[in-house]
Amino acid sequence: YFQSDLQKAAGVPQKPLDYQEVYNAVAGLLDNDNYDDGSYGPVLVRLAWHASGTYDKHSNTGGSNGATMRFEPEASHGANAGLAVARNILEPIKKKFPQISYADLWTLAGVAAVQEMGGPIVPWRPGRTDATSGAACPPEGRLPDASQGQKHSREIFYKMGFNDQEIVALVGAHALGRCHTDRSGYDGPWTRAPTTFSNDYFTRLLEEKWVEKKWDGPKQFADKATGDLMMTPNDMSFYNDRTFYLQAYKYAKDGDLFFKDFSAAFAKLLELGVPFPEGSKPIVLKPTNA
Ligand code: ZEM
Repeated sequence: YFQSDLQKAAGVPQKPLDYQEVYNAVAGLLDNDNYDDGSYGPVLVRLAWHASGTYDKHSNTGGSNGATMRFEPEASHGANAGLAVARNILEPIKKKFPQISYADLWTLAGVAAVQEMGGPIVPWRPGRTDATSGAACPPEGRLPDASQGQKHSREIFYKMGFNDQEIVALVGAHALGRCHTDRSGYDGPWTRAPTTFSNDYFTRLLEEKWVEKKWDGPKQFADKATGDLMMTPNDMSFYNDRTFYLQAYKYAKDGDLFFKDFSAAFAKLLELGVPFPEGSKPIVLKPTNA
């Protein structure tokens, strides 16, 4: 017998998983010239967000624990269209590091994507476990709807336990990635550097002139100068709501403040509702270019 098999059989804990190795493996699969803007980073951030943003503080249900999006009905919730791409690219990493739970892997991958695309360090904590069926899937409708405005955003994010400042910090993630007509129905990126984490979502929102796009698709806005950038009606509510606007203005002026606040809010998002073991502490995973 292998000593490790005997130990496993006897319930002796195995060598702890080195999460930095998992991080490095995720970092290694981000770049792909044939996908979108050249990186899987944005869709991995969206996976971590949608896995976590289903949390409801009143019932203490939903959230990243369980990785319930693997199961129906959550896998087919409209808001999650396209996220199979993100789940599938992580499969080889799950095979290489079978000890990590899907729930930890998805949230760690979101952190890796943010950091590798030049974003802030996001302290991350392991300890999530995986559900074994869809019984714990949250009901549909807990994630925000881009066709709606500030009242809706507040309802959705307050039920997760966030305040207005945190909501604005979080939506700054729209510096990354793009909308896809075959996923959400919307089309295009928010910024000109969608694989670089920055405060550009706020600078574009405040500095461009936004006009309604003339097309057959859902109502969205285009920058008047080039028509290349987009905002959904929900994005525009961060301009039109006075409290949201004042916070967005701060982040447009002060990228360091945005990085600091995004890190705190994103770390909080990924931990919502997770029953971490007592005394567990967040760890810092190092960027591969550091
Ligand atoms: Zn998003 N998001 N989001 N978001 N999001 C999309 C894409 C991305 C909203 C929303 O409707 C949409 C947060 C908040 C909110 C990312 C991160 C985060 C898309 C496009 C839509 C429609 C999906 C598609 O077609 O592929 C709304 C209404 C939000 C409420 C405020 C928060 C919070 C995020 C992270 C912290 C990211 C990275 C993307 C880009 C995904 C990609 O594949 O490029």
